[in-house]
Amino acid sequence: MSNNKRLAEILNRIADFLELKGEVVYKINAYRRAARAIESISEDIEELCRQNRLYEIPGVGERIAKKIREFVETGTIRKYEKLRKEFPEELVKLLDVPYLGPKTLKLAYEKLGVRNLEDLKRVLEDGSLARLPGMGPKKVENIKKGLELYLRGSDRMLLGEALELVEHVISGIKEHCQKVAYAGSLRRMKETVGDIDILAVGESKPIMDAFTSIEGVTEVIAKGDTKSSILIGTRQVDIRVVEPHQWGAALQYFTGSKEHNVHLRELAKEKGLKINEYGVFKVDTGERIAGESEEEVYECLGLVWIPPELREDRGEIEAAMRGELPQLLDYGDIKGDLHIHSNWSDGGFSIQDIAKAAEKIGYSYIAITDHSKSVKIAHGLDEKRLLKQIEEIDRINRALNGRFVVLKGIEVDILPDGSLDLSDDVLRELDWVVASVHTRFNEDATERIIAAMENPYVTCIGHPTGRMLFQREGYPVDWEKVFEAAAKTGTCLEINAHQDRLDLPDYLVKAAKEAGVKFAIGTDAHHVGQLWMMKLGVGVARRGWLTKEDVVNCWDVERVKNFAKAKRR
Ligand code: DGT
Ligand code: CA
Ligand code: CA
Ligand code: ZN
Repeated sequence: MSNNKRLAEILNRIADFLELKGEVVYKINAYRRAARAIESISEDIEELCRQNRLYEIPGVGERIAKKIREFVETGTIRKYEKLRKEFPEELVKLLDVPYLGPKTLKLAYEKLGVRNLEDLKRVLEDGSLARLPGMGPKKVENIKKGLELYLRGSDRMLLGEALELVEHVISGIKEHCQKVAYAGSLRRMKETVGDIDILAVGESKPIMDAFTSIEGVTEVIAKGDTKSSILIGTRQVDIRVVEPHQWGAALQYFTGSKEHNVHLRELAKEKGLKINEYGVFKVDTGERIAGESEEEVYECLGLVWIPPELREDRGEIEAAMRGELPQLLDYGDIKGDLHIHSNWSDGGFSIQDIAKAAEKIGYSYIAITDHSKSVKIAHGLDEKRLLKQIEEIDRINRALNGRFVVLKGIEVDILPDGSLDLSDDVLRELDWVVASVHTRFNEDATERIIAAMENPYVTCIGHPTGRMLFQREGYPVDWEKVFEAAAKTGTCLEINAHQDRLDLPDYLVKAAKEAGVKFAIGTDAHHVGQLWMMKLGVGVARRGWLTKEDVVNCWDVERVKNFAKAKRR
């Protein structure tokens, strides 16, 4: 684990402990903010500390800087070690159960003696939690749901987490490999990943030795000539070493999905062929006819190569047979990011710094979309501050002189009655208006979303389902109605690329496209270190069968502006 990640974990834990102790909110938030910032910066914290540059990290004041120096020098923080001894370890883990806030946990701990997962299950089942003061039946229902999500979630990881982990593993073995790649659900860019599957070509012994001694290995489950498995933390990574002439067949087989492979095997059978991880064979003679590349495996079956993101047996094999696979947008096709928060609301960086970072990525524009006033914890903008921000962006754009464009935007809250949190008079001044639901997650949001789309200034609906992976299901929505209204009003739907959201989910993206809807991919970044998540959003878009035409941020900036304007005429 990197220094930054470890430090962020410790700071978050301190916040958890303080919350359990009932400390004042601002102290707790200071630790959380610093943890978030540290997790997302790309430079090593030790290096920053050595260069006396800790003050550059947003949210790090003198008090926390002192703790960071202590961490760099000693590998831990005394305050953390001290707090840790005050609570049972098992109890602290329960802080990660969705809907079970630290306040409730504290109460359950003190009044019912809840110390671990088993205890929590018990007090939920026997009704004693429900009898605690302030616990309505709805709250208990939510905690039950949260516990289910928690139990389900803990054996899978987020796509973003899996990508970071696989990079770490591959960088530890690649010098020994002639070829190395990851397969499985990760290569298909599925939103969550069970285990990581790696394939390699090369001399087996040095590869397996390097693999089983990678930094962070907590257990070697199996070590063999062709196959090994390790745990890093609680995450499993499998590797297989294959012969060069088997590479394509193995990559195809281990990329899956299982459903896609089952369907391919049926096709093969009809053609008198057999397909497995070693190659494609003629059934009658046993002759091997393909296997070195994935392309030739598909070709034997009369198909063009199918992009991994489509391999879910959702019609891609039939489309490939007809020669009608979509020309998917590519990871390099993105010209800008359309959902970013700055330090005007709850983001960590100034608009200039974000623009600089985005230009470095190779974008030609971004939209700054801070929160609106009703989102108070995020320090949302009211009309007056938004007008100020607009002036500031105009100034920045003049200085950029057309080399790069900052679009004036907002993430305006959709209020419970479907009206917006800011007046049309100020929305009119903006280039890009994202409207999002942030409240009442248990109520059907169909009418709210449709009402927002009927406003001529709303360009995009942000994180349309409201879900958070492993944490919260979205609000109920009648998607057919929403897709129809989006197409009719010319409002696009967001693919929120943040690793915790990936919202819209891929299957709804595909359905929306079929209803004629356009999409905008936005990272919802609060720090420049989160802009990389764009590729997760592109993965979702590809899994939803989208082309460059479907995704507005594959277009140039004039066309993006015109898309927003078209709705206002
Ligand atoms: P995960 O790890 O749960 O996110 O999902 P996958 O798709 O990575 O599944 P995993 O790791 O169990 O296996 C990797 C791939 O290997 C899978 O996508 C397809 C292939 N595979 C594994 N077991 C079978 C099987 O029994 N039959 C077939 N046809 N393919 C299999
Ligand atoms: Ca897997
Ligand atoms: Ca596996
Ligand atoms: Zn939002």
